[in-house]
Amino acid sequence: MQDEAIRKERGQRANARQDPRLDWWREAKFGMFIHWGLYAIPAGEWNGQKIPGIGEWIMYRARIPVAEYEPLAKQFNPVKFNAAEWVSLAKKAGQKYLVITSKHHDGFCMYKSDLTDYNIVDATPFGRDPLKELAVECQKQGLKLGFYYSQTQDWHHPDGDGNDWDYDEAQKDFAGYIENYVKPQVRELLTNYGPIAIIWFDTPKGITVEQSQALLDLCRELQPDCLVCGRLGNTLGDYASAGDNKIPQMAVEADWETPATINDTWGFKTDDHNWKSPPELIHKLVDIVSKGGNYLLNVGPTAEGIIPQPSVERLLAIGDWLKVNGEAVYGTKPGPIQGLAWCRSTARPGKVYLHIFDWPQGGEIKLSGPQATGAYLLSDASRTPLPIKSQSGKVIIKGPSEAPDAINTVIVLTLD
Ligand code: H79
Repeated sequence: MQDEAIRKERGQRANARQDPRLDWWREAKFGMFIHWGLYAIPAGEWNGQKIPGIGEWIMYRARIPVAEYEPLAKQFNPVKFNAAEWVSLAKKAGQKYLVITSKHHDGFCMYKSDLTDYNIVDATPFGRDPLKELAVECQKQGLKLGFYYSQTQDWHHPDGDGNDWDYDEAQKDFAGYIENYVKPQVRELLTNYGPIAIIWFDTPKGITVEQSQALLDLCRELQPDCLVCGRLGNTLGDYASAGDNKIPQMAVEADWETPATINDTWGFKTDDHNWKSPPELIHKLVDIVSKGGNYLLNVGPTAEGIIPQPSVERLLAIGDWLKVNGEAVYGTKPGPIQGLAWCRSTARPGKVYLHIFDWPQGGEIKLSGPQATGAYLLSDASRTPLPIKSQSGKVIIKGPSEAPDAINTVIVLTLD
């Protein structure tokens, strides 16, 4: 089924649906996205002006010339960055993979590249390679690591897409940029950092089928197990990518992922305080998983290297909920009950998990539902059976009169 939240060109390659290379990713359901770069310094403000929109787009939105943006690198010294803490936070949140910006649209490389000096090791006083430090920690703590890489837009490279205020679009050699810059950089990323679980390309725009295919081939040659996100373009990715913050209306018959923000920006912005609440975030995670997707939830660290405290608190709240209810999330498939406002369902062989967002008054749960033989609360370690009866195609479960979990109570239905 095609949902408008998942555009075709960002879809899943037809023969990837059964590919066992994705098995870990199908289990994982929840990942941490990290948008970190020079844009964390202006943090939404340029020359005393508040620049509207997402923080990592400030160079574009304010049409900042390369000559003025580039010197930000000399100020970038995120000495509070601690790879072990970031990885440990992701683990506490219940996230199973981490994807970090290696190069966003602004073109600044957050890793040591030999293709340009415009990188964190050569151009900043910091002089460290955070991707290397994260790779070490991910190995140590057992988290899968992925790299975001902007393959089409590059507002710093004269031949990259997007910057028409410094460079003449008509003079650009985009094919040369892919060949002589993007490919060698992808080679660096898939050679110098150990096993990479995902390459997260973004905004394919006008990239041709041949160019997308060549990048896919290169990834396969270097790390055959590395998954390639659907934003490679031209429906060649290993899994489909929904639009930013977009959740399909119904279950989707594909492997797919929603990348999403906790507030409204990806890259850090001082003034964005529009944080989604923990219940909202837990509901989004479960909504996505109930429709067969993964949730890649973003944090935008500051220029000092700190993950904002409101993000930390929310991630820990999600992790607390998952500690009790993870069985109803990880490794599940969409459940048989779909399309209700107050309830979602996930399933695994022999079990259906009802996620009750709005607990009914009196605690009687009535569904047109599966023929279940038993029911219990997932949070109840002793699995005390809840009274259950089937009546003319309906299943009626008698739960406690008050919601056991104010955010989302999970009831396990056992099937024959
Ligand atoms: O990396 C994050 C975003 O920066 C990136 N995708 C996620 C994962 C992204 N690239 N493009 N877009 C999102 C679409 C951006 C559209 C907008 Fe704008 C940028 C709306 C406002 C700023 C450019 C300027 C288009 C309209 C105004």
